[in-house]
Amino acid sequence: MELKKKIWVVLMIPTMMVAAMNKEAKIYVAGHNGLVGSALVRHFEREGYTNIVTRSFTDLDLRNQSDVHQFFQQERPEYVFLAAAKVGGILANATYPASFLYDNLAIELNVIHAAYRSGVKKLLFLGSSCIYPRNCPQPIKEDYLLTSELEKTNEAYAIAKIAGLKLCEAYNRQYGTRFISVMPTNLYGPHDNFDLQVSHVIPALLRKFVEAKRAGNPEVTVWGTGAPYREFLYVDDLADACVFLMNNYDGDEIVNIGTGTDCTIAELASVIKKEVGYKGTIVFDASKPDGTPRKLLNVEKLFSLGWQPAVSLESGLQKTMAWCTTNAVFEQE
Ligand code: GFB
Repeated sequence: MELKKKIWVVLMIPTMMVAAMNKEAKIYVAGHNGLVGSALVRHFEREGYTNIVTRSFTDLDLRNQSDVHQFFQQERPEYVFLAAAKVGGILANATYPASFLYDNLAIELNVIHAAYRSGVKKLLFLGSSCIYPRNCPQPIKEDYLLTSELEKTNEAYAIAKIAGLKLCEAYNRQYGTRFISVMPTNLYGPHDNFDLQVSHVIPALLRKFVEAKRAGNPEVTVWGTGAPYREFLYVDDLADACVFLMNNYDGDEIVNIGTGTDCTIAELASVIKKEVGYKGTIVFDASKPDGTPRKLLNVEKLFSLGWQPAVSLESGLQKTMAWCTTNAVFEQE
């Protein structure tokens, strides 16, 4: 190789390579008791990471600015996974828009600013597929962000998540931080919320079918028309993708995380009915909102980086049901 070319290659390699976290790195998982945070902690334990920092809500309220700054100054984590958020299904989003906006904005502002001030090496921010416009072309590419109006049922949550990813972008531009943002599709798995009033569709339907089977009820009611499409990702796959991106991606652009396939809510209900072994009838309550008609993510960017999901919907549902049985989830009111 001629000398000029050799020098160019040597100079370029450090900026193209992403430094992976070592197993002793101090990693803060914000929101470790939730669906996503607990999956991240499971992942780190399985993979032999030895220095995971967590704080429960009672010990650190991430909405409290001075407490968050004090925590970061004391602990000085090297890496941060920002999985803490106020989340909920379609009804919770529509009922508590102020809480969804306030809590999520406060958490993002405090954690992202404290991470910058304490010199965190790299942060991964978890957004959501609901940041994209309600009626955008499918599958949804990352650059469809802010091209038209949002879905009304979860507008407050979406605005907060858009603010979070824009904060990461802005801090990178102004302060040279390395804060990346990922947009997961609809998630499910262990440690989900199974309360019918606030849950997402999968935990809600698992509970409804299991309880109807036990009680011998002839019908299970599914909200909406059954026509909307949703894409579902098992949360352990999400955790795997997040760690993969932390170790392999340094770009400023957001990255979608999904499976690349979706199904209708009616199809999902049939799959869950079969997995639970319920023999009754499914009825649809069209007085309840459908929400976004479809939000299938384009996952070309993620797949081209070298990541693919491993858990099918059926297998993920079985794992979730097994976790519910072990933890007596459906024995609790
Ligand atoms: O999972 P889900 O609440 O959230 O609802 P979104 C998905 C679809 O399932 C909607 C239908 O069309 C619901 O009408 N559905 C049917 C049910 N039966 C039920 C039920 O018993 N419970 C629930 N919850 N839904 C969320 C946003 O939207 O997506 C969040 O609200 C977040 O902000 C998340 O972004 C990823 O998919 O409609």
